[in-house]
Amino acid sequence: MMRTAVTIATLASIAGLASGQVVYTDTVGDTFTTAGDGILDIVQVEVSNTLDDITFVITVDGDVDATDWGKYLVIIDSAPGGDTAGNGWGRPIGMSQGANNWLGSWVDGGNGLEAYSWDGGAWQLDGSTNDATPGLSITKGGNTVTLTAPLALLGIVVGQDIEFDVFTSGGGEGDGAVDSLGNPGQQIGDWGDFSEAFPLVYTVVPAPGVFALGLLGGVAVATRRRR
Ligand SMILES: [Ca+2]
Ligand SMILES: [Ca+2]
Repeated sequence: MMRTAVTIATLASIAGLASGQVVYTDTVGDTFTTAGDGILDIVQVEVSNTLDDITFVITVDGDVDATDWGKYLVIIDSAPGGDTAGNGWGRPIGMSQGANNWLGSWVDGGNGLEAYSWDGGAWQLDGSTNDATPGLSITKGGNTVTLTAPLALLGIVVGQDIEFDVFTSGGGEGDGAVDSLGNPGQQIGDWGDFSEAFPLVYTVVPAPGVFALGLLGGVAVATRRRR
C-alpha cells in the first residue's frame, strides 16, 4: 500500500515536471523602494507553454487592482545575436548576451501588452493588444499579472531553451528594472539606474499532455521490467 502511494506521488511529480510549468521564485523585499506597496516586488513567476503560446504568470507582493501604475516586462534571448544593451521600450535595462524579444505591459487604462523583436539593428513592434494581435493577451487580478504571447510571434519553437528575465518598472519612461526575477538581491538603487538582466532558462516543451503520457509510459515499462 505504501509502495502504491509512493508510486502515484512519483508519477504525479513527473507529470507535473513534464507539463512545462516551471515556477521561478524571487526574494520578497529586494527592491530599493516600497513605492506602490509591493506592486514592484516580484514574488514568483510561473512560466508555461502550449504548442502555440507561452505564458508568464507574474505574482507580486502588492495588489495590482488597487495600485495599477506598475509595468511588467520580459526580456528574452531566443536566438543567436540580439541587442546587448537595450530593449523594446528604451528603458535602462540590458541583456549583454543579446536580447531578441521584449514584452512590455501595463495594468492601468484597461491593461496592455506589446511584443517587440530585435531585427539586427533596431527593435520592431510585432504585436499589441491595442491592435488586437491574435494570441496576445494580458489579464490581472489581485497579486498577479498574466501575459500570454504566441510562440510564432516571438520566433520561438517547441523544444528549444530560452533564457529570460522578468522585471517590474515604474510609470516613468526612464524608469529601470526595480526588481529582476533572476536577481535575489536589490537590482537598482534609484529609478533611472541602468541594470543588467539575470537570465533564467526555460525549456519550451512539446505538446505537454503527450510528453507527460510518454514519460508515464516509460515509467510503467521500467516498473514492469524490475519485477
Ligand atoms: Ca522580489
Ligand atoms: Ca529580484
